[in-house]
Amino acid sequence: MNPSCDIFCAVVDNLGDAGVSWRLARQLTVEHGWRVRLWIDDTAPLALLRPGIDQALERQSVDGVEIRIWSAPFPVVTPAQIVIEAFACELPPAYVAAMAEQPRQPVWINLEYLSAEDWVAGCHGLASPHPRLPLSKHFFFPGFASGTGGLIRERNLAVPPAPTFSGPLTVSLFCYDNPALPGLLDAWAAGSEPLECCVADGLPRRRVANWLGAPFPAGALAERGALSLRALPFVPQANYDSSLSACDLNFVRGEDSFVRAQWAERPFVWQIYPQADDVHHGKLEAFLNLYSEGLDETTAVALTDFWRAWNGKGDVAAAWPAFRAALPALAPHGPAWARQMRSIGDLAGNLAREALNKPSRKDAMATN
Ligand code: TRH
Repeated sequence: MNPSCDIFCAVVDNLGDAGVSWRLARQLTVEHGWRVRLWIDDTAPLALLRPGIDQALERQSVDGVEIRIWSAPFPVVTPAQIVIEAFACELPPAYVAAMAEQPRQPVWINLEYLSAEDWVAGCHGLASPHPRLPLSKHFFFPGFASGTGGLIRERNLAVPPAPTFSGPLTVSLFCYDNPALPGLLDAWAAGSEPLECCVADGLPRRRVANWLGAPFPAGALAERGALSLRALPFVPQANYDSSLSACDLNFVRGEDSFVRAQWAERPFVWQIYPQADDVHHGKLEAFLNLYSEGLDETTAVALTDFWRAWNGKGDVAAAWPAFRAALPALAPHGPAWARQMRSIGDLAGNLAREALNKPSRKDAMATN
């Protein structure tokens, strides 16, 4: 019998929690044959990402994944053999108690947020015993280095064609409420090069509307100087993924679109999820350090300056000309980086292998 798996996802905000959990659920089902239930406390983002998911249904099956609304009180169910809590969400206490009562305790995995910091490989796979119950939780850290859990990547994902940089520069824009945005739009509009920018639905589109001083509904086109803007509707996740390799440069954010930009193998700019006490700046630097390896110094400096400015440290308009000039040098770096990332193995594959190799705590105690 194929392994059963419960994935728990509590949506904190935005789309990333649901986006990552959905990809993992589908991959474990489709590529590994696992019987997956995805428990999610808010189905609205899922329904946006995957048309066909009905946000109102308590229980449904899509792409082979059983999707359940995670609500209180939690129903009485037999826990799965492998239990994944996404992003340290807290499992229902009754479910944890039921896990401890299983004849063979489930493998319990805490899927952490993605980070490029160098402590990640050392913490990946560590176990934390439950204080009272015969259960251990294992930390699974996605990452960019061998020894980490790697990045989510579907098996059938095609390697995109190389960029051409012919015609106007095409850019996709997906970001948070970024104070640097108006300055960048000003610089693009005042520039000598035609630039076409596809603006993602939601916050980016609303902020561009503010900058335009005019309504900017999905489907609208606007021109200011050298800059043409197109307001996109919200597109399904699969279409979002493929749209990235149609652009010369992608602005992405958070966790999931950040990873997709890397598989699109185009130059990209990351707005990291802002955290309290500015801890995200350290995480941004950790990624920049890794990603800049192998770049010539001029290109590395242009990239670093622009990414820092986009994340609130520097002047984005001042940093743009050097970054623009570096794009042709950055272009071949995308495929090289993606090759390096593929060599770590994909996250779902690594997780499936590691989960099936873990003894349950009860078994481990019996052999000691
Ligand atoms: O939505 P996000 O800001 O999610 C964030 C991050 O995951 C962050 O790390 C986490 O702490 C926070 O959530 C709670 O950005 P992210 O991760 O890029 O997720 C966006 C998803 O939306 C991604 O799966 C791509 C998808 N998307 C579409 O499917 N269609 C679209 O039109 C757009 C713009 C995005």
